[in-house]
Order: sequence, then structure tokens, then C-alpha cells
Amino acid sequence: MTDARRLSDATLADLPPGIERPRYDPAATRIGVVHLGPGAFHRAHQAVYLDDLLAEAPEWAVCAVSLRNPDVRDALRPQDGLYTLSLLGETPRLRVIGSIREVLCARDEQAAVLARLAHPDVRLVTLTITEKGYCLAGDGLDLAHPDIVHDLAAPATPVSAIGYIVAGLRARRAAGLKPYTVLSCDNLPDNGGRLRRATLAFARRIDPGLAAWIEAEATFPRSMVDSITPATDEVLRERVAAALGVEDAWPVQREPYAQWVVEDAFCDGRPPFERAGAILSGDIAGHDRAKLRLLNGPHSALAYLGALMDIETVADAMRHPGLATFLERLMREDIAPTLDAPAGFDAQAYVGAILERFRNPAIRHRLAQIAWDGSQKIPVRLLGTLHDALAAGRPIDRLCLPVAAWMHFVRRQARNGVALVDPMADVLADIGRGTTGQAQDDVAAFLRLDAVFGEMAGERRFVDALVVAYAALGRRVERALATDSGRDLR
Ligand code: CS2
Repeated sequence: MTDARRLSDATLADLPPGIERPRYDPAATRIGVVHLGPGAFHRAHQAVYLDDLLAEAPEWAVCAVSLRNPDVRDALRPQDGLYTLSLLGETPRLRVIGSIREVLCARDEQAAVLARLAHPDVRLVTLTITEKGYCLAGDGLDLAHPDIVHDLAAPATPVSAIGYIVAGLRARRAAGLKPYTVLSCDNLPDNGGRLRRATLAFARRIDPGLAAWIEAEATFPRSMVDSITPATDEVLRERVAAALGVEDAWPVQREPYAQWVVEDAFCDGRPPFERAGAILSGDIAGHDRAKLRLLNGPHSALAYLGALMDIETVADAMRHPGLATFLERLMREDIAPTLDAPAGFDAQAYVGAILERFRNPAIRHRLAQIAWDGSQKIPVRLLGTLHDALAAGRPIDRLCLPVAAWMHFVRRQARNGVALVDPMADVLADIGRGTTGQAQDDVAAFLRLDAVFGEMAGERRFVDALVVAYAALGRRVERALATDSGRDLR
């Protein structure tokens, strides 16, 4: 691939007319945002909102920072940060996004990342580092996490996201600058609150004065992000190269639908996000929880139940009558009633819209992608609902099935020698290999994972229902779905 045949500032003007492109001169923008974790989701979501704004607010271009993996930098730097977004609607659209103007890999370019975080033009740090990137244990910072141990011992040369955020804030304070706003865009309940608490816990250990300054001056808004973003595949790369006439090393794709609800709490100004369609709100009022429980929870349910049925994609799963019916009942009858819904929020209409999105035949969203990191996702996506259903004395049989399916999924992968993509992969593989198929014992082995189950492991009604669900799935998945938990199979 020679650079002349590559998407870049220089080849932008020569793209065929049907390809949408920035309505501003990318080179005339200024970097005002540092984004940690520029995976496909960021590039298909927040970077697109900013791309919509740069014509009128050119001071909010992005410096995209991967903490460890150089792949995004290596793909996008030769392209001046440009890449293509494919919108998977009835009429597919291709759009070149120009909001990322600098791409760094912190592992190799630490000084440049720290300098960027301390730059006076930078007023916002955003994150999509996935659940595990926060190094949390329960609700607080995991002080035993190796990256946190490292960063507390060497705060000037961090490796973790929290370490970088604090190092940047420390440099700004020393330079007499204001702090930046730190905006989590990950699927965690109260994402901003969790990040704030973790950041303060870290800062207090290295410099109490700094911690007090962060507490008083910096803000960590909560946000809810939503857009289904299947991983990039060869089909996409080839389609984009054919349409553009130049190579794009890393295009991304997503459904046309996108939503971003952001708590309007920015300590030093913000991009005019609302003009790009984001909802800015005084309090994001339960939107994050509704999305996490009603979209991500069911996604994970499909991933593990579908895996046991050898189904490949979300749309395929939705074509399976037993699974689709089960999922809809789970959402409408079990999850929706536990939500403390925001005012004016119609949970049943929201469910209908999500089911429609899951059925979108234009999207090949692999269940295997969603199945990643189950140990991180299960607690925030499913166990919160289970906890609330238990407290309200509501039925939990159906809700236990996806959790039991995850256990079977881990067992199957471990016994087949297939590596799990999960920060707890080693422990999970040990448990999976040790399982015998005897429901009581197998479930007990998983429940000992305190980081996943916490006090739920001591809830008798939950444990009993989980054992029933696990046993039923071990016999026949479809039968278990039809009877909610297979209770009648006992
Ligand atoms: C999915 C999410 O991969 C997953 O775990 O549940 O990425 C989901 O597609 C997005 O949160 C949708 O906004």
C-alpha cells in the first residue's frame, strides 16, 4: 500500500462524489479533546458527533490515545487520522470522518501523551476503555490491580487510564491551568461517578493537595452512549476500498441509530454537542441504567444462550423463535419493571425499538464479540436487575438463564481448550476445566468469584434459581428457554 493510494488529507479531495467527507478543513482544526481508547466504538460514535461540529467549533478536534496497542496509531497516522464510517441502513452510506487529528500509542509515546494532556487547548478527556480499563473492584478502585500498583509507585510514568488522567491533572495544576472535564463513555452504571471516585482515590494516595483540587475543580459527567458497532471485517475493508478508490487501513461500521445522553457538567466549556444531536441534561436521570439493562443485558443474554445453540449473529438469534420470544419476555416482563425509569420514558416503546435494532438484517453483529469480557459485563448488565428483582420479591427464573448460560459457555470453552477473551480468563478456565456438569457444584464454583458475584452469592433464592437454570440448560437449551428456567424439568 503506497501512501498515494491511501486515504489521507492529500487524497481527500479526489474521493468519488458519493462519499461524504468533512465539511471543514481538517488541517484548520485545533485539538481540544484527548480520547483514551480509540476502538471502533469511539470512532463510530463520539468522533462522529465531533465531526458534525468541527465546521462551527474547530477547537474540538481529537487526539486519540491507545494506552498499549499500537494498531490504531499504525493504521490511522499514515492517513492523517482519517477513516471511513459505513452506516448500515437500508441504503448504506459511507462517510469519511476527520475529527481525529492526532493518534498516539502511550506505551511508545508517553511524553507526547503527557504533553498533550497538559496542553492549554485541551479541555476535555473522554474515555472508551471498556469495563476492565477502569481497574475497579466492586464500586471502587482496585488498589491491588497490577497497573494501579505500578502507577502509584511511579505516577510520572503511568500505564493505566486513571494514572494518565491524574498525571495530566497534576501537570495542569503545576502549570496554573484549569483541569479538564473527564467524560466516561463506557457502558457502566454511574460511569462518571465511578471514574471520579477512582480518580480521587488514586490522587489521594500520591498527593492529597492534588486530590482536593481535583475534587473542587474537575468534573466527571455521567453519560449514556448507544450505537451498535460490529467489528471491522474484510467485507467492509474491501467494500470501502472499492468505493473510495484508495485504501483505508481501518474503516468502521455501525447502525444508523446513535444516541448520546450527557450530564451537562463540564468544568471548562464543552463542544456544542446538542447541535450534533446529543442530549445534554442536568441529570441523565436513569438513561444509563435503562440502556445498560435493556440493551446490553439482553445482548449478553443472546451472546451466551446463542453460543450454546451455535448461533452466530444477533440477527440470526432474533430469527430463532424460541430465543426471540424468550428475550422479549425477559425485557418486557423481567427487566423493564425493575427500572426506576426517567420521567417521560416509555420502557415498552424503548424495548420495541431495541428489538427492531437487533433484528436489522443489514448488520452482522457476531455474538462472539459480545461474549467477550463476561466477568466484567455480567455484574453491570444482569446482576443489578437480579438484585432489584429479588429485593422486590419478583420472579427471577428467566433472569437466571443468561447467567447460567455464561457459566456453560465458560465451561464449554475451557473444556474445548478455547481461550476466553476476558481479563479473568485464567481463573475462569480453571473453574471451567474443573466443572463436572453437576449443577450444584458447578454453580458453587462460579459463585466463589467474588469480583463477579459479590454478595449475590449469598442470596439463597438466587443460588437455587441459578442451579435450576444451569441444570436445565445442561439438558436442552431450547426446552429451558420455553419453560423460562426449565423448572418443570427437575
Ligand atoms: C455490546 C455493546 O459488545 C457488547 O457487549 O453489548 O457493544 C453494544 O452493542 C453497544 O453498547 C450498543 O450501544
